[in-house]
Amino acid sequence: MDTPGNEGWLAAVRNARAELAAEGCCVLRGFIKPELVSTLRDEGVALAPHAYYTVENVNAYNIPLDADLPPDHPGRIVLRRGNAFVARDLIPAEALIQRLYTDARFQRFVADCFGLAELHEYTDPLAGLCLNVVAPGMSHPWHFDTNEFTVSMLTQEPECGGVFEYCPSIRSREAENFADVRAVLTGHGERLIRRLELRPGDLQLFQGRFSLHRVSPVGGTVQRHSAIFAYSDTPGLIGTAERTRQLFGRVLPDHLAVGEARGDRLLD
Ligand SMILES: O=C(O)CCC(=O)C(=O)O
Ligand SMILES: [Fe+2]
Repeated sequence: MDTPGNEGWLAAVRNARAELAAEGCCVLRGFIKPELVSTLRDEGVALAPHAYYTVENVNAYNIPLDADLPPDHPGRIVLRRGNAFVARDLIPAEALIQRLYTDARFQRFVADCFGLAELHEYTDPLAGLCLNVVAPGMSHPWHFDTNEFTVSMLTQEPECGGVFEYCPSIRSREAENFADVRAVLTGHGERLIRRLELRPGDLQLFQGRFSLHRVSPVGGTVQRHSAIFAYSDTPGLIGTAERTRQLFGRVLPDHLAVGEARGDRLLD
């Protein structure tokens, strides 16, 4: 990585900002040096057995399936979430993805690309950094992120399938655009879908709160692995006990304390 403020840094930031403004997504190809890409993969392969493997019925908005919604609301469409997360507390401090997540220069670069004055790691001991594992036959179905700023990196590519697909700015702060979301969820939204060809070690910056996205079903025999670096422009983020149990199969004292008067901001 370049030094903050030098020519290479500024050019990369300018480019990322332009792509984010146009597409809500930006890929920095070959962000990890070629000689480290196999380390990146091997570390992910060693971690993957520790993921919380479960299959959950969800909708694209991650709201309860029994919510009282109008008949044509796309939140009524039930999807099968088959990806599994390795939580942050299981990822060694010396692993490349943990070192990157906590690196001050990396955080400054991400903040500059997103145009943020401040960028904070999550306080949440499980959700701030995860390895997302999508096994053959599984997918990470269409959804919106709760967080506005998502940074991710493929660490192992599958043999086939497992493509990152997204619908740039399908909704905005002002408009949910349920008709288009419904079209995508029912298989009639091809015109709205973009696909990324990601390689291990590429860095992806993404605004997933407004762009519906998924990892399509993985084929072949090899798992798809990606590191998810979660940051926020406000400090103190921690998930609710309920959501944490769904994602990781367990909770820690920090999650149980949410809801008491701690002044923390909730993830969901
Ligand atoms: O694994 C990926 O590439 C995407 C993950 C994702 O969308 C998420 O964790 O919210
Ligand atoms: Fe997402």
